[in-house]
This record gives sequence, structure tokens and C-alpha cells, in this order.
Amino acid sequence: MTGTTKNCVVVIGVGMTGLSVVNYLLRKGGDIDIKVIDTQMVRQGSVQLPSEVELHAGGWNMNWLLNANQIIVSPGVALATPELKEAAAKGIEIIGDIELFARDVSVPVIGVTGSNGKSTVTSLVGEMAKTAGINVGVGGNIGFAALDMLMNDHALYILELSSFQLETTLSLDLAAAVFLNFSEDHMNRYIGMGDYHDAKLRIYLQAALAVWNQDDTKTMPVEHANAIRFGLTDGEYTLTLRDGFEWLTANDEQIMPVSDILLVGRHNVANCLAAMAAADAVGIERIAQCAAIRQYRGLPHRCQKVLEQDGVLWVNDSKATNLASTLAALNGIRRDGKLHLMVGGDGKGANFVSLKPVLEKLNVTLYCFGCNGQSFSALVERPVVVETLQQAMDIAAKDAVSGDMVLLSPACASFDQFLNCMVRGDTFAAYASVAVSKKHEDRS
Ligand code: UMA
Ligand code: ADP
Repeated sequence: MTGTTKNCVVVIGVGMTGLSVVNYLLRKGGDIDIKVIDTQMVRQGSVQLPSEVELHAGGWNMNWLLNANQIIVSPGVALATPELKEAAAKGIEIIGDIELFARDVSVPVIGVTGSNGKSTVTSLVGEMAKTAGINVGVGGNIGFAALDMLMNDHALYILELSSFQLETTLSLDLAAAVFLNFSEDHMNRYIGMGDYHDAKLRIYLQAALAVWNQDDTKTMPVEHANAIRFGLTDGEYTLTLRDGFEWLTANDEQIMPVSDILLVGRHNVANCLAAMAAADAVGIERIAQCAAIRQYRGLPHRCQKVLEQDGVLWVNDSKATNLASTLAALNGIRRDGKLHLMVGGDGKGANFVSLKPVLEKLNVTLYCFGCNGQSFSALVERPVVVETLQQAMDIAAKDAVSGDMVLLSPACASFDQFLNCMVRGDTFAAYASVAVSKKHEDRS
């Protein structure tokens, strides 16, 4: 008599994704043996891992890895890691949580990727669907693990997809795949821009409709039978002029005036066009699309006004974690006074030199903080180089006068000094009034 061998699944990473994978597999049941590896030092009790699941932390367990039937890898773990390459060479399937999601989901899914604007567009399409009365699940890279949504019986899913997630996804057949824009990011993970681009283009595999940006041809699908374009300059979803006013226009039909959009900046007009294109692909009513755009104020930490005191405006754009997003913020600035711009953090291997000509046109003081702050200091004549964000804010609070703006738009990841960019943004928002009070105390 031969005994049955258990299906052995090894999950790599015990963060948000890893935990969602473990819980999903346990919900599915069956004769399965789940093991978790985390290369960082985490204690079993410190994570919400069910007690029946074994954890190996602080390094690799090659015995587990090489004897697995399947490996589910978290997006933060690179496939190029030698240990994973060894497992792949042995023929062991290595996939991510989105692939598990794709194999199970049975209702339409919209996917959104791009170097910037993913969360904004993902949540806006979600708002459109909710306004239309659709039971929608919104998740993925936006900060809510995709697999955690599957048990809720949604009629539609909107997934924000990072390049990391796309690398380990094979069979996601999206109703609409939106690729917003492409610019340098994650150069500490990829061999070069080509490698990063290839990962992003994977969103179009099997998609019923490819939605790409006419103003950024890097988003164009290589070959796709069914593709539409959005763009500020041209496309099926674009802008037209009527009586001197700009209108969002879909297939030559003028839908709503651009002036009704509450979000700031031209990049957000493009984001609205992309969201409309995606919403149309799954039949979300136009009336609901427009109502959602008219109410949508955006997510926190994206060009968010946090304080206006003594005529000085403090703006939190902590989610600007790459150069293009900081450029988009600078493009949207409408302010008479000086700009106090705070940049720095973990530069992810990027080159920031193209910021120089933009800064030269602005009345700006540049504050450089964090581990790669020095990468910015040569971009202006008299940079303020400090160690921490709070030190920069103390100086800015002292120097700023009515009409000025203090903008945190760091062009870098936050992990060198903060848990994540939300914590960095919250720190900025909370410390703004402290820095202003300190200035008043020093004066009195
Ligand atoms: N780990 C290892 N070995 C490694 C790297 C990480 O064991 O080499 C472990 C860590 O010790 C940690 C766990 O893996 O315990 C973390 O896994 P993870 O980094 O994949 O992060 P998750 O908590 O699973 O969150 C991920 C996304 N994080 C990344 O892609 C880095 C989240 O996006 C996403 O919201 C979440 O899944 C749910 O889908 C965050 C992000 O920063 C917001 N994304 C990048 C970005 O937007 O630029 C891509
Ligand atoms: P992502 O999820 O891709 O990081 P977010 O919507 O969270 O995108 O925005 C991240 C940063 O990028 C913010 O600073 C935001 O102001 C900026 N941003 C949003 N949309 C765009 C766009 N279409 N082009 C450039 N920058 C953008």
C-alpha cells in the first residue's frame, strides 16, 4: 500500500502577503503542509501566523525550499535571489499571491499598474463602482492583500499591481489592464530599465482590453488585439475644448468639464481619463463615473494640504517615492512665494540629475535629508543638508514667510528612517504644527 504524500507549499515572507497566502491556503483546506520562510529575524509569536504553520526565520531553509511542491513568494523578495534560482532550476513552481488569486477568481478584474498613480486610479475606479452600486473589492499593492478579498464574494475586483507582483503572475486574465506611465524606479531591484519595463508589460498578458497612455509610449502594448488609449494630448479618452473650457472626452463624446475635478495637477486629469476607460470596460455607468470624480479628493500623502498657518502652506506628498512623482508635484505648484522642498530618503539607485533644470526655474530652497540626501545636494547652489526630516522642518518653519509653501515630496522611499511612507507623511503632518510653534516660542 502506498501512502499519500502531502502537498508541500513553502511561503516566502511573513508580511501582509505571506499571511494572506497562509490564511487562503488554510481556508482552501486539503492535504497540504504549509511552511513559511522569512529571511529576516521574526519570532513566531510576533506575527499572526496560525500555530500549526511552521516558521523558519532569520535565513533560508534550503531543505524546505528544495523539497517544496510549490513556492509562493512575497513581492518584496526578488526572484533573482540565488536560493530561489536554485529552486527554480530544480523545476519547482514559484508564483506570487496574485497568481493564486487569478486561478481562483471568477468575476471580472481590472488591473492597474504604472510607475505612478496606481493607488489614485485604483481607488477612483473603486469609488466609481461603489457609486454605481456594485459590490467591489479594491486591493493588491494598494495595501490590502488580494487574497484577503476573495472570501467576500465581490462582483468586481480592482487590483493595484506592482511590477514585483506582475513578475510572479502568469494567468491573470484581466477585463481591463491599465498601464498608466513608466519612469525610473526600483533600480535597486532590477538590472536596468528594460528589466523593469518587461515586468510592467506583463499586465497585458491575457487581458481582454489593454488601456495605455498616449503621452507615454512606453506603456504601449507590444501586440494586443484590443487596445485603447487615454492621454492629455490624444486618445479615445482625452481632452477637448468647448467654449474655451477643457472637457474630459470619451470616444468624441464630451463627458464633464475638467474644472469639476477636485484633484490637483495635470497628472490627475490623466488619471481620471484612465479611470474612465477602465470603468467603461466593465460597464460602470457614466453617471456614476462622473459623480465619483466630482467627489473624489484623493488619498492621503499625495499632494495633501496638512497645515496653513501664518500664510505658509504645508503639503504632504510623502507618497512621491520616485523622481517622476516629485516632478508631477512640482508641475502642479501654484504659489507666489518661495518653495521649501524636502527631498531624500532611500533613493533606490536612481539618478536625480533631471530635477536640476526644473529646480532652476523655481524660487526654491532644497532641504536634503535621509541616507541619500547627499544625492540631491549638487542640484542647487545652497542646499540645506540635514540628517532628519524634523531638522529640515525646523529650519523651514523659521525661514518661511507668508506666501511660501513647505512641500515634502521626497522622490525616495522612506525605509531608511521610517517604517513606510505613510509614517513619514504622518510625521510630517504631525510635526508641521510643532515646528511652527517652536518658531513662535523662539520669537517670544
Ligand atoms: N522578506 C524576506 N526576504 C526578503 C525580503 C522580504 O523574508 O528578501 C520578508 C520580510 O522580512 C517581511 C516580508 O517579507 O517579513 C515582507 O514581504 P513584502 O516585502 O513582500 O511586503 P508585504 O508586507 O507582503 O507587502 C506587499 C507589498 N510590499 C512590497 O511589494 C515591498 C505591499 O506594497 C502591498 O501593499 C502588500 O504586499 C499587499 O499586496 C507596498 C510597497 O511598498 C505598499 N510596494 C512597492 C511600491 O509600491 O513601490 C512595490
Ligand atoms: P502609486 O500607487 O503608483 O505609487 P499614487 O497614486 O499613490 O501612485 O501616487 C504616488 C505619487 O505619484 C504621489 O506623489 C502622486 O502625487 C504622484 N502621482 C499620481 N499620479 C501620477 C501620475 N499620473 N504621474 C506622475 N505622478 C503621479
